[in-house]
Amino acid sequence: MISSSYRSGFVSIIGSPNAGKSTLMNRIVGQKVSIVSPKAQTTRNRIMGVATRPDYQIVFLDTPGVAAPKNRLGEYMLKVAYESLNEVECALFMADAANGIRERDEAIIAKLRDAKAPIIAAINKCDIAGADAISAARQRLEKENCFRQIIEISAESGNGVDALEAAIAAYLVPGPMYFPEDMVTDMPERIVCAEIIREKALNLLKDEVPHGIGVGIDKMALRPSGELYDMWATIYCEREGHKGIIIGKKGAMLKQIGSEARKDMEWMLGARVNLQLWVKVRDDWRNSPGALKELGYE
Ligand SMILES: Nc1nc2c(ncn2[C@@H]2O[C@H](COP(=O)(O)OP(=O)(O)OP(=O)(O)O)[C@@H](O)[C@H]2O)c(=O)[nH]1
Ligand SMILES: [Mg+2]
Repeated sequence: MISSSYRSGFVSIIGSPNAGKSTLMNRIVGQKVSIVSPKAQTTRNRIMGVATRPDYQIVFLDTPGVAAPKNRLGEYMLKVAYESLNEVECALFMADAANGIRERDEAIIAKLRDAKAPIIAAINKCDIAGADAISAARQRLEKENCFRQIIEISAESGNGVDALEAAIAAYLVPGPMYFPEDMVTDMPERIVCAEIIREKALNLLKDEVPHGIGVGIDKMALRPSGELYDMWATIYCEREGHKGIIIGKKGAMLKQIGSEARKDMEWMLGARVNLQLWVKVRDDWRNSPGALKELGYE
């Protein structure tokens, strides 16, 4: 039974690329919902993550890191980030203490001021930032005079995350449990599988290739036994040279991406996965409306 004192609300997490937004959401939700990598612009869509507690439910919206768009996909990502601010109970601005507060952060904060929701700031990566860097970030944010609270955390180690959750929970409003308590995201399994493959590729590939990759699940079918999925997926890249890097020597890289992805998928789907992974060059797909739509960026 849900009592009438139950509280809930939507909370958008916004900040520069690589600040640790997805890491934080996964930690609070208690499951890997949003993919994480050391490369900027890992998150490309609005990813919902639900944290359900006995007396409240927080529906997080993890968003793409805000950056100047270089193509149509970038324009889409920027739109997704800012549109997430509509109709949330609270906005969580995330700063990277190790990187410092930059001009880009200031531009994001200016946008946040225009949105109506109360804003909480998290200073992340306090496990690796020096005390001076942390206090410089705090002073810089205090000057903005727009944050209800500024909380130092490490999304990676979990330090400060309980305090941050409590601060967010204060802005929830009396309301329903929007999603069943065992539901952590609204992402369809197909998209989760594509994201898992993209995460492995981002983590395994060299610097220049990853930004240009996209992943599509071509077909996914559960065998009648219910124990095995056959799955066909394609990694798209923008150059012939990149295709070679993704495939690797004698196919070693593609094999590793596939085998790491398969492990995560099997855990998520609760069934074995027979994964057939292909690599295709698709010229300038990040500027192609058709390709973007096909890969879920519409
Ligand atoms: N040391 C340290 N690393 C962190 C922390 N939080 C995140 N990271 C790392 O920072 C990198 C980026 O993390 P993400 O969670 O993908 O960052 P993001 O803000 O979602 O990035 P985009 O989706 O690209 O905007 C990853 O390598 C994380 O492991 C932290 O508290 N401490
Ligand atoms: Mg992210």
